Amino acid sequence: MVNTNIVVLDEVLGSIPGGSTVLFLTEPTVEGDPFVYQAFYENIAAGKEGVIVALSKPPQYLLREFEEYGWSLERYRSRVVFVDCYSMLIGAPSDAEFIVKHPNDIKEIIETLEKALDSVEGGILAIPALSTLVDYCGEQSFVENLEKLKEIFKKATTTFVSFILWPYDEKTIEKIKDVDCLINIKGIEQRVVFGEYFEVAKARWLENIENRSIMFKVIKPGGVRVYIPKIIVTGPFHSGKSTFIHTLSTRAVSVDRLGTTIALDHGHVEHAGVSADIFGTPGQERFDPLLRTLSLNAIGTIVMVDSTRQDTFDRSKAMWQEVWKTGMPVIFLANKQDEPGALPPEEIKEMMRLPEEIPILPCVAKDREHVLKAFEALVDLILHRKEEEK
Ligand SMILES: Nc1nc2c(ncn2[C@@H]2O[C@H](COP(=O)(O)OP(=O)(O)O)[C@@H](O)[C@H]2O)c(=O)[nH]1
Ligand SMILES: [Mg+2]
Repeated sequence: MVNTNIVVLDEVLGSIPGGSTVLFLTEPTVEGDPFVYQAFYENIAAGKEGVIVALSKPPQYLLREFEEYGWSLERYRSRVVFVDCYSMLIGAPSDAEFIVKHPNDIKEIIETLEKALDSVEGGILAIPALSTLVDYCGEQSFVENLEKLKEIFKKATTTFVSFILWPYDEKTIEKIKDVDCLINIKGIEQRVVFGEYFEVAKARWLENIENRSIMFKVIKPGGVRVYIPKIIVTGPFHSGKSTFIHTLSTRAVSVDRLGTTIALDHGHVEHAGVSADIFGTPGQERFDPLLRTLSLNAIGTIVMVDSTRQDTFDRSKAMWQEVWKTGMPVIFLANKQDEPGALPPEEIKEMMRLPEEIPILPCVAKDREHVLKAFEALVDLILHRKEEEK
């Protein structure tokens, strides 16, 4: 079974049928190559053989780049065959299994690629930055040979390709897009690119495709992660917000005094293919006017409840209502469950008269296992909420 090994994307695509070409089509300001690297590496690590084409950099640079993501291709070197289309351009020596002498000759590239695929009897084919080839051999020659190239792709179990949308002829782009599976990767532009997202435009083996745009971030080491830019953690003073954020975060900063009066927590978490930024709100009522502002652009909310302090339950609920927006996923955490006087989550839910559909989970904010479970539950709500609710 072949997957991309990218969270959510695999869920949409399911298992990729044999002989398919998956194209990551990217705008020039965003990154598509890491998608190809990740899909290639994970399949190789899982035991498959593969061919990787070095077009825009020599094989040893590619290896080093994989290394930066934490992926040691070197370890599986015996299962990986390189087609080097770069070294001869600059007259550099190459120890690749297959070397293209004239990278501006697309026919030679196609022939070499075919031999390379035969040598591994199919396997996974990865071509990061296929657009480089257009620059090497010219747009016309590229277009003329594209069908032949796509035929060769079918020899592979699965082909993963990235292509940067430089201003090529529209017809060229149409031909490029004519593959089994197309994933657009775009930037969200707001003066500077402030986010990147991908969306599956088509997959021949699926009848209909959910119309979803998924934000992502590329991190080193790590690779492509689904990105949630803002989760807020709210709740009364002393309910355990700071503790929760610190336990959850791979890095956390507490700004104890911002200006003179306010304490804010910020954390960042990398977990289960997801990368998220977490923001704590202050708990004291005098900061309530800030709650709305702090929750702007928030994508999910965690509301802390101190299970030992029945007198603060109303306050937890009021804070949730302060930050609430239609459709924003939320979970309540009945914290401090390790304390002798803690009330069980279901009882708290009843006392708070929370709507039935809102989940409340038991929590011990110092306990990483609890905290990760809560995070996973919220992420699940965020990633699976219906498009029309956004
Ligand atoms: N026993 C227990 N103590 C907790 C738990 N979570 C937080 N605390 C403690 O409760 C106090 C307040 O926690 P803090 O995270 O600062 O609350 P915040 O004001 O909401 O940020 C601290 O002394 C924490 O150590 C928990 O799950 N169990
Ligand atoms: Mg705090």
